[in-house]
Amino acid sequence: MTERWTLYAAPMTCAMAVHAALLEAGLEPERDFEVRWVHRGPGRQIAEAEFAALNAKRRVPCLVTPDGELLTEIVGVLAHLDTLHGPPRSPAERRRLIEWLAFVATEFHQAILGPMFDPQSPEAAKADGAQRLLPPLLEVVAAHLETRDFAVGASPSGADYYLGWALALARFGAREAVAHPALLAYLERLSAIEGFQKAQAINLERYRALAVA
Ligand SMILES: N[C@@H](CCC(=O)N[C@@H](CS)C(=O)NCC(=O)O)C(=O)O
Repeated sequence: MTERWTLYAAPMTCAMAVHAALLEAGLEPERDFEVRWVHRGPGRQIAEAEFAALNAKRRVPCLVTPDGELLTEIVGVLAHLDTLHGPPRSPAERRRLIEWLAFVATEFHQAILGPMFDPQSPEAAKADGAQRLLPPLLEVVAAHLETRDFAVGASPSGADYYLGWALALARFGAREAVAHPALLAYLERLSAIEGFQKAQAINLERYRALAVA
């Protein structure tokens, strides 16, 4: 039995969204949760033996609850943290939260960002993602954010931390595509959220340290 949450993460991966959600829930690093950083190898399968023994899927994020339960799959992890620490939500709002999480996971993350940042992915797949698949998704998100500050409800949620991570990464890989003023304003809004800002800064620092190592 552990007494705190353990987040397994790799720098600048989607685990950053879970890191932000833990911080925004008011959980104190080290006291309430710890982050264990794992090394990504080639092939999009984390090879560390200890991690592989814990999580056969060999993907981050994975989150171990204070009761020792292993949670994988970012949609479920963020939805669970929202249930525990988010604002009270109507059934309709909860449906929208899951809808946004699933949209980011399937359409942005796995369909576009996965290949875009996988060194083994064919160049044609990366270009197809950036040029054909990404623009219509960005139009949907920009239209949604024209009239609201956050993906769901009146305050930031896991859907925003995940969407913000995806947009920031898409901007890194295809800067000119992520130029709609509503998207840039949204990224600005997110970078003013303390937990998101802190998670991003920690992840960037770790990522840069690995890059020069
Ligand atoms: N199905 C998992 C996939 C998560 C995923 O794709 N994680 C990536 C990082 S963003 C990963 O762990 N990749 C292993 C690697 O690149 O070595 C989920 O939705 O949580």
